[in-house]
Amino acid sequence: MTLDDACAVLTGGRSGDRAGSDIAAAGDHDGDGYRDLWVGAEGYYYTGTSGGRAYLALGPLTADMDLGSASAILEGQANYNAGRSVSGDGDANGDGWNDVLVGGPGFLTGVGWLFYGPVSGTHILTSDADLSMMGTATGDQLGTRVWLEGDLNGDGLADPLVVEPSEISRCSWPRWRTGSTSSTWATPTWASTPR
Ligand SMILES: [Ca+2]
Ligand SMILES: [Ca+2]
Ligand SMILES: [Ca+2]
Repeated sequence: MTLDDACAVLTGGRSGDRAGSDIAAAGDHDGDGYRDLWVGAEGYYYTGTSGGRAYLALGPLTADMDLGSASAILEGQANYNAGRSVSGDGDANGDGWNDVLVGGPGFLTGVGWLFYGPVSGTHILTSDADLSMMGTATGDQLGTRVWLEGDLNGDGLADPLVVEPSEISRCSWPRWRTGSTSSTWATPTWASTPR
């Protein structure tokens, strides 16, 4: 068999974890020359609820893999649905390493968590993220979709974009913020406002 014939099956860690709820290019997250992959698993078990996870699968992917042994695991807690969305092919803080943005629409207002790369090992989203983007009201479901793949304002930094589908009488409201090196971002100043 040659590499051209190789395929790989990435298997989630538990029944019902919904591995593949989102997938996203990671670029070359660890700098070894191979492109890597983020996999969301929004149903991953946490004490009887859907805590959710995001997994980093390092390339080259040439054999089956248990995502429980992934290079990096970003883990949600009670009802976060973390990993409903994930995006990782952008550099938000300009250090040359790709970062990762994980959406958890089930946690209170919903959250987008940004980690500066390179990320390895297991981390709890709420306590370990470099930046946390909160919605405005419980149930807003911020983070239903996330995007970190481009520079929206031309400053050279990738800009985290999160979607909040239930805000303002369920008017869909994608919001974004310019790339930032700030270590705290509990109350972001959003670059778009609802009509
Ligand atoms: Ca790589
Ligand atoms: Ca970076
Ligand atoms: Ca930017």
